[in-house]
Amino acid sequence: MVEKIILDCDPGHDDAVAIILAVGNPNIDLLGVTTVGGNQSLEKVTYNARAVLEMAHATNIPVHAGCDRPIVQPQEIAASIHGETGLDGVELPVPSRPLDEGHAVNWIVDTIMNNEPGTISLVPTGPLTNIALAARLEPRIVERVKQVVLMGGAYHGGNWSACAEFNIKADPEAAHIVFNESWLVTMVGINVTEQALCTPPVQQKIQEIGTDLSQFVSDLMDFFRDSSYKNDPDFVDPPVHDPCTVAYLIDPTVFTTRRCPIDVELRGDLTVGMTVCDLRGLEPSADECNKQVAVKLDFNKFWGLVEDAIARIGRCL
Ligand SMILES: [Ca+2]
Repeated sequence: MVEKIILDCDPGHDDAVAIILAVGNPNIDLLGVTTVGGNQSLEKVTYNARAVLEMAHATNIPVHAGCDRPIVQPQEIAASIHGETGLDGVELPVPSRPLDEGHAVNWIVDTIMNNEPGTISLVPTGPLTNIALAARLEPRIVERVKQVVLMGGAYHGGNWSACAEFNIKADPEAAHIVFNESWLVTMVGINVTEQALCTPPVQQKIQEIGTDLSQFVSDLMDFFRDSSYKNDPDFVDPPVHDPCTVAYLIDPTVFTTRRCPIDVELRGDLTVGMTVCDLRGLEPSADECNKQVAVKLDFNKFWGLVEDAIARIGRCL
């Protein structure tokens, strides 16, 4: 079955791989890419999204720029992880398709309202600003969206503070809205995405595909490895967070998930942006709880999907 998705992102090295996986997998119908200020400024991440689509020979996919800052918090970017451009380490092609007109939030609402209910999944891999505002602008989308599969949060620990992950901490109020709506949300947080390490054997397999795109991904991984995680003994290899969301939609068996109530801390001096997952007791039924968290990754299945997508795009040339 083909999954229709809207990818809402802030490329970002791992967002770029998420775009490539969505373009290259035959079971994903990427309706459009929307962008949000996050890893870098809105202007930079929007250019990057268009350039990655150009690189993936997917100039038929529309790109709509969204919110340039969080709803309440001052903007934080992740230049320390992704560099000055947001995609440092590669030469980007100049996008041939002009940026599409219309704000991302309006485009998300219109696309969901103009499609059959229950057919479109939202896949946010940046701060949740656009998704939250879309739900506020047109509350009927909440019933019509098939599911939200987001990269963000943690059920323990954090990467942008002791207990908060970057995408959630960047716009906690937006995340609070998204987690408190009635739609099905699958949280693919860092406890699972940090299992998606681009190890040297994985990177070698990607490189051996032998296309411009495979070299592009390999160069992204070189920067990601050297820049962001070189001083962290936990990460000799970079965790490639964002494509985990797309992989879940292609094949949910890539992950083990656990249903649990999830909420977002807004007021704690030390804990703002924490995704509080109540994992006590027995797992609630699907009727009782429509939030779930991914807890385990099938490493080989995951990278198999990424390698396959890169290879398929190559063969389309
Ligand atoms: Ca991202």
